[in-house]
Amino acid sequence: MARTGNKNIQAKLVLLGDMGTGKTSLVLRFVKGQFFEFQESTIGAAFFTQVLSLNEATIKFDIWDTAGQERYHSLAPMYYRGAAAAVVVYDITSMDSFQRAKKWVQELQRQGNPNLIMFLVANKADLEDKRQVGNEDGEQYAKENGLSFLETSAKTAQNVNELFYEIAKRLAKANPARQTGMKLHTGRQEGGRRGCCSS
Ligand SMILES: Nc1nc2c(ncn2[C@@H]2O[C@H](COP(=O)(O)OP(=O)(O)OP(=O)(O)O)[C@@H](O)[C@H]2O)c(=O)[nH]1
Ligand SMILES: [Mg+2]
Repeated sequence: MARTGNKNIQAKLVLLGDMGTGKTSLVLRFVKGQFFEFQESTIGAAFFTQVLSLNEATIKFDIWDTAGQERYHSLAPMYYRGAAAAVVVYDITSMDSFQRAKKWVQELQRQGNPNLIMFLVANKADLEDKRQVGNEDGEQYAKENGLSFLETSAKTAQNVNELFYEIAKRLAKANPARQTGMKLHTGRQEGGRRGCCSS
């Protein structure tokens, strides 16, 4: 059966968050299925690609995994500029990293891309005994700020594929299939009658 509406979407995705929160580990879990207890701190940024196939679309992610160390902060705009999706990561065992995540969310919101798909990710969910940030704290902050929220573990792989799959689905939705032939206007007309040809 022919699949109508199948699209190829290339999307830039950026990961931001404090150092040591597990950004690189999340990407390596998603891209390579690997996890390292002693993952080296990222210098500058690292680039990865991964393709995710959905029924309705194939998404090619260009992933920029940024360095969380404060001295690299000024580089961040290069990586989030033009991004279709941003993943802001904190570590559930560090209240500081949660505060830092809020700063990243504010910085992204100031950039003013209304179409940016933004996820707040609470990583290291496997370290329940060391938890400092409650699930409901992350969830509530995300809700108040219009973000999506997930608790993950790069170590156990909890919610890692789900995170990227969810983003892929949003991207597919946001990029409607190219119309061939007649263009149909089915959208609601808002703001009352639109006058033609004025002035
Ligand atoms: N227990 C546990 N450890 C994790 C998890 N994710 C990452 N780690 C560990 O946390 C440390 C930091 O992980 P990274 O992935 O390097 O963190 P990062 O955010 O990329 O850090 P920077 O590159 O410095 O910004 C490493 O030792 C990882 O093994 C997780 O889900 N659970
Ligand atoms: Mg890293």
